[in-house]
Amino acid sequence: MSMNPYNYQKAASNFKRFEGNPILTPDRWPYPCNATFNPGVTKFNDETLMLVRVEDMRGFSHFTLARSKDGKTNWIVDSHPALECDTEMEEEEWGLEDPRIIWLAEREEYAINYVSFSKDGPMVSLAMTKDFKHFKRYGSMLPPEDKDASLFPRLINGLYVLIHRPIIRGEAHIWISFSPDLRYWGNHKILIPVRPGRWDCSRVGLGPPPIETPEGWLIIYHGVRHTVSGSLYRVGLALLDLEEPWKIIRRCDEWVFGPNRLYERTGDVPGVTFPTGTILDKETNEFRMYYGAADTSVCLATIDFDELMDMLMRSSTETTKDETVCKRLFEDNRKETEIGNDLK
Ligand code: BMA
Repeated sequence: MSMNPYNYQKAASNFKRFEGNPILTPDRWPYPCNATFNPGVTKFNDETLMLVRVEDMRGFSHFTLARSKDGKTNWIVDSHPALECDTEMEEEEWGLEDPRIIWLAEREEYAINYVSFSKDGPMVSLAMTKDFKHFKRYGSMLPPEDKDASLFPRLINGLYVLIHRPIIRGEAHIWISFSPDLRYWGNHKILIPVRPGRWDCSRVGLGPPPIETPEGWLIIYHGVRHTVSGSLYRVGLALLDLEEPWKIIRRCDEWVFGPNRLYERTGDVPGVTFPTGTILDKETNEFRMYYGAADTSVCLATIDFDELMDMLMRSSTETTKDETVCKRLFEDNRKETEIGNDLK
């Protein structure tokens, strides 16, 4: 009998790529551009709406809206950008990248977390909208170098919670931070570290916004391994405690999705699958994961949601990490703070 407890599951095969991939490409864009990828995604007015990152021929990015009735076909792309760099804001000088869209039910508006590229490095920024026509910017949230940020869709124990990925001492782990008002952030903690030796050993970063499930917050993240011929960007899963989200309950051993099609292996950055948005069809239980392929196009992969959760439970080991510092913050906050009222 083998002494190795690893059971050679093939978790990576469970996602099904949409046969019409890639669903959006630069050559189908209404105006000249180099690449269309890494979209923020949400349901809006019964349609699937995407804020697509579009890279222009200077190498700077902006966001343009694309919409579809079924989230798969007949995409209508706006002829003008929805959100471009604001030249008044220094932190946006080199463009906007990789948006994540979060519906904040308590505020009845959508938050957009994105990378604002300043001369001093990438930062995570916040904008709010109710209609995807008017956007209110709140500026950068944390100092550079930081990317891959998303708010949780609701307050947790009276605090806003943010996942993001700063680079500290050259290390790229996923962090969690807390705020009473969306302006001042503290209690920064490493949440999901890179795992030496494994497929996610070089960098990790949050993919789409956290998804609330009865079992916990589902986290889809990208894990990177640097190789002699470039970096491989694959996709992993983790589960966080619902009320104490600094606790990782589970983390998949294996990646569940990775580059292996031509459109994922060729492009501006070969070997990249970079999910940034999801939609769950509650009627059919179909879970749709939208991702950038090779920093060039937008693609779609689907899976039955129960199957996805099953995959997470099967291919992960249970972990419990109790961060007493975070716990103390939550308790203090409950006693002392009036939350969320000063950002109007
Ligand atoms: C990350 C981000 C993404 C990009 C990925 C792969 O650092 O810049 O926009 O898709 O690298 O190049």
